[in-house]
Amino acid sequence: MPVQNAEIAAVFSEIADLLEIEGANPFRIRAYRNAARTIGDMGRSVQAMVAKGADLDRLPGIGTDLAARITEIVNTGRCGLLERLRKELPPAITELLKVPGLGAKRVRTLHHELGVNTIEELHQAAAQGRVQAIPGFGPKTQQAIFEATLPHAKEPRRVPVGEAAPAAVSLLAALRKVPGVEQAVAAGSLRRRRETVGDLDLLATAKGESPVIERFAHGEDVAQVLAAGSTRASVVLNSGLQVDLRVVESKSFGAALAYFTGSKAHNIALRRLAQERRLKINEYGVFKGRQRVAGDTEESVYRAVGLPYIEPELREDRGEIEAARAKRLPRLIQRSDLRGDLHLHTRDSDGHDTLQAMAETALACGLQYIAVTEHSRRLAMARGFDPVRLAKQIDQIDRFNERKPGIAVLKGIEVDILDDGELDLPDSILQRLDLVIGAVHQRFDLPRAKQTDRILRAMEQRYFTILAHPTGRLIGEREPYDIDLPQILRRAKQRGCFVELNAQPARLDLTDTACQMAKAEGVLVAIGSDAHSSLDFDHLELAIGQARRGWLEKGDVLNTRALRELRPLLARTMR
Ligand code: DGT
Ligand code: CA
Ligand code: CA
Repeated sequence: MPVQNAEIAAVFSEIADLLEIEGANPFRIRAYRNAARTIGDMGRSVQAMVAKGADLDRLPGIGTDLAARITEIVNTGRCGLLERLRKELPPAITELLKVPGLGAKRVRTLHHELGVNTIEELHQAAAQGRVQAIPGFGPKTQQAIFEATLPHAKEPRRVPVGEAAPAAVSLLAALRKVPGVEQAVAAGSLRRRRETVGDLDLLATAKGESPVIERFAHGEDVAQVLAAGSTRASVVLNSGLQVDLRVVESKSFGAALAYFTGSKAHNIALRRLAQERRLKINEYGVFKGRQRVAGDTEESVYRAVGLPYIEPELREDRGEIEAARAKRLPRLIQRSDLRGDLHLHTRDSDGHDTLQAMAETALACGLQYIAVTEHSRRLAMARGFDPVRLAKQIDQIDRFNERKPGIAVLKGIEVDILDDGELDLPDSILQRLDLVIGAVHQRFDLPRAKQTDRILRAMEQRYFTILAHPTGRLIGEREPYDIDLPQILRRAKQRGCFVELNAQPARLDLTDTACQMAKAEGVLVAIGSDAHSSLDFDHLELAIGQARRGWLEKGDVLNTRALRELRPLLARTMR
């Protein structure tokens, strides 16, 4: 792509603006402004000059430094200095500079007066009339800012659990190191293992004069402190994630944990039960009149209202209270119940690691078998397999297993379901496999009846074991495709095949309620890491959280079976 003079001029002019906002040396700022004007006004193409090896520093106002920047822009299409400056300054600044009529000086004033960092905060400031309240700024500027930032005024982003969980782990580790801190745990939607969280809720108990709040508010990763009192603080991390911390006495720990774990609907249902018993329940404990009757542990809280302990993942007021009363709570599946992983890729297609490395890591993760399931040829970008390459891998896996590696490797494929419900590879090669995973990877837009039929047809193929990521949704990015899931589940039951709970953080597909539907229909759920690297086996933990939210027990999940029980179940789908 040719780089126009005007583009180079725009880069220099933005650099000058950002330097000015940063309060840099005025000479440096002026040098960039002048260079922007020189280049913008020039008749000759700077790019052509660079190509010819002309001395740019002969141009008026262009020294060696600026000449080097120009060469960089022409050759790479980028400018390191500009990228660094943009990163150093909050995104709101870059956005403000784009608003017509706002120069560096006024942007600097706005930034100081409003204290906004993100574009969304900027939008809110304009929406709340805080721009025209600043001397020198009127309703016109406010309206311009409001409009320019409108596309960013979306709902506050919910953070995928795959991002939130690691953040919580490191925050909690830091809290536990603060002198006086006894316990520090996650509550809120993260503890309930929702697939996305609005904010993190942390709970700690501490002795005496612990500096826990102060340390938390000054944490390494904290971008902004929203509030900090003696028993609570709220901060925003650099990632934009908000975190609430509560510090309570240990005698209230259980009550506070129950309260802040929620969900709100579950809490309300609990409180109703308490009222029936003339008890009062809040984050400090369970009280009869003024007397505390429970609250140090969550068990004590539930016992006080006549219930057994209810696992956090169930606390959504979706029937768990009734189940608890009837002593019919499920015994939720645990990570340690998984005996194998039924979906992964090696570097033979689009994975990063060798079969050897994947097998070793799986073994170290406590698994007894894995299924290698590369992509099929239709997914050319993922280096999908044709029959020849699949045959080669089948032989390779046979040889691998002969060496008795301590873990069994099953032969599989993640075969594309074509538009008409045919599979992307012929029966002649599929029949040599232990299992066939069918996946929709394109034509997400088919109308409901067509999309459903396509999948039903695929499931009726001679070799079909597991329907991969059944709804195709990507959290926060892509809606599920339009299908009649109950019908697909009914057919899966008749066919004796399985549906996947894909563990990739962006997928977690099936959802919790869809897991419940599969269970109700009597269809076993196959948990697959869909690992593309040996690090991805950690994602199984996320899928377990989702499965638990879907009330799944060990028996509801296909790959809790020992290999010798699994084999006949797979064989039945390969007819
Ligand atoms: P989130 O953050 O949207 O993913 O969902 P949660 O469940 O983490 O909600 P959050 O952070 O607003 O509050 C944490 C917990 O605190 C919530 O699950 C239950 C409790 N809680 C918050 N507000 C109320 C309330 O007004 N009433 C009751 N009973 N509990 C509340
Ligand atoms: Ca929360
Ligand atoms: Ca919260």
